[in-house]
Amino acid sequence: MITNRDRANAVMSATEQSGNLYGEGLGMIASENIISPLVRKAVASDLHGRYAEGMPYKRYYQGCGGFDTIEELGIEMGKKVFSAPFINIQSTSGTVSNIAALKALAKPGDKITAISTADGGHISHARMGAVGLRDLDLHTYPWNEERMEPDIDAAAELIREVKPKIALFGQSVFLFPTPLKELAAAAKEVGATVMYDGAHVLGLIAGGEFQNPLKEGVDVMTGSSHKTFPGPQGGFIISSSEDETFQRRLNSAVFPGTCSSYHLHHVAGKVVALAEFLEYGQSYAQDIVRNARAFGAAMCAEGFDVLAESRGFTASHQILTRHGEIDSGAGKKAAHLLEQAGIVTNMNMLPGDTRALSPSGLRLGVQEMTRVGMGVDEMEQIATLYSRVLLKGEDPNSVREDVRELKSNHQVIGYCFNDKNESGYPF
Ligand code: DSN
Repeated sequence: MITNRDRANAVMSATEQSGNLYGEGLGMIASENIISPLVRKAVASDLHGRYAEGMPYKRYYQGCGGFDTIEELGIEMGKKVFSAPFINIQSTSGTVSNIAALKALAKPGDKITAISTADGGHISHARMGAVGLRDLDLHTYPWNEERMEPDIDAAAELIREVKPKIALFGQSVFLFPTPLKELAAAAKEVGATVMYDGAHVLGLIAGGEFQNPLKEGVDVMTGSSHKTFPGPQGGFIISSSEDETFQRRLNSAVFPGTCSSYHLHHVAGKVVALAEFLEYGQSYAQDIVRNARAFGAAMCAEGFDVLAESRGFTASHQILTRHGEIDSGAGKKAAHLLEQAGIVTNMNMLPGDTRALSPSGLRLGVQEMTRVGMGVDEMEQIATLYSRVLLKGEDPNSVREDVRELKSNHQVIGYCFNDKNESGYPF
C-alpha cells in the first residue's frame, strides 16, 4: 500500500531529480536562473511562515521588527540599483506586478495598447491574462518582423488613434530595446501612462546593458526578480514618478490590492540579491549580453537559422532559432531532443507561427550558464552540442555525456557573495 509518507518521499526524490537535471545539464530557458547561497538561506528562513501586511514601520501585525529593517534596506538599495525614486519590492511575481500596476493605472473598460503574444508579448498583456482580468480593451501594435520590434510609425499611429489609458511595452521574447523615444512621445501626446514590462531584461537594464526605460519616457516599469535579475522568484514595481500620491497608489495596488502575504522570505532573498547586484551586477549584465551575441554567432556558424542576423542576433540575453516550417512543430521536436541530451530549453512561436503548441522555433537564454562562469568559448562548445543533436542527428544520449562533462566544470555560482565557492545546484 502506498502511504502518505511514500508520497512525500516521492516528492522529495522528484525534487532531487529536477535538481540533478539542471545540475548536470544546461539550463537555457530565458526566464530562469539560479540563486546565490545567501539568497538561498534567506528564502529557507523562518520568514517563510510570517506576515507583514503594510509598509515598513506601519504594520498591521506585531513581530515585524526584523522585517522592517529588511524591507527598508531593500527599498533603499532598489532605488539605487534602478536609479529610480520609487520601488515596491513586495509583489510575488512579474505577473502579480502587472496585475497590480494595471489596477493602479486603469479601470475596467479603459483602453490599453500592448504587444501581442504572437509577437512576443507576455500572457499577462493579453485578454487571457491580467489585461483580461482587469477587463481592459486591448489593441495590439503592428510589428516589424525584420527588426523584431513594434513598427514605429504604425504603432505611434495606433496610439494616437486609440488614445489608450495605458501604453504598455516590453515582451517575453525580447531581443532588442523598444523604440521608446518615438512611442512614449506618442503616448504622452494622448495622455496615456507609459508602462514597460522589463521582466526579462531587468538585470540588463540595472546593469546598464539595455535601454533604461525610466529615462526614455516610461512612468512605471514592472519586472520579475529571477530572470536576468538574479534573485529568488518574485516581482518589482519601479517608477520614475516623484509624486507621492501616485507612489501610494502603486503600493496599495500590491497590498492590499493584490497580495495579503507577500512572501517575506522571498522579499528577504530579493534584498540580498539587490546587495549582490550592487556589487556584481554590472559585470554580470555585460557578460550575459556578450555571451548571447557570441552564442547567436556560433549557432549561425554551425548552420542554424538564427533570427535577426542583420542586427547582430540580439542585444539581450536571448536568441531565437528556427528549426523548420512555420507551425510545423519543429521547435517542439527540437526542445524534446535537446532535453534528452540534458539541454533544457523551450519551444517558442516565431514570426509567422500561429500555433503556440506547434511552433517552429526555440527561445534560448544564456543568463544561467553565464552565472556559473561560462564565457565565449563555452558558448561555442554549446553551439556544437546543439548541432550534434539537431543537425547531425547524433544520439542525444551520447551527447548527454559531453553535456555532463562541460557542466561538471561549471558548478560554482558567481556574481554573488560566495566566499566558500558553493555550487548553484545544491539539489
Ligand atoms: N513564463 C515566463 C517566460 O518564459 O517568459 C514569464 O512568465
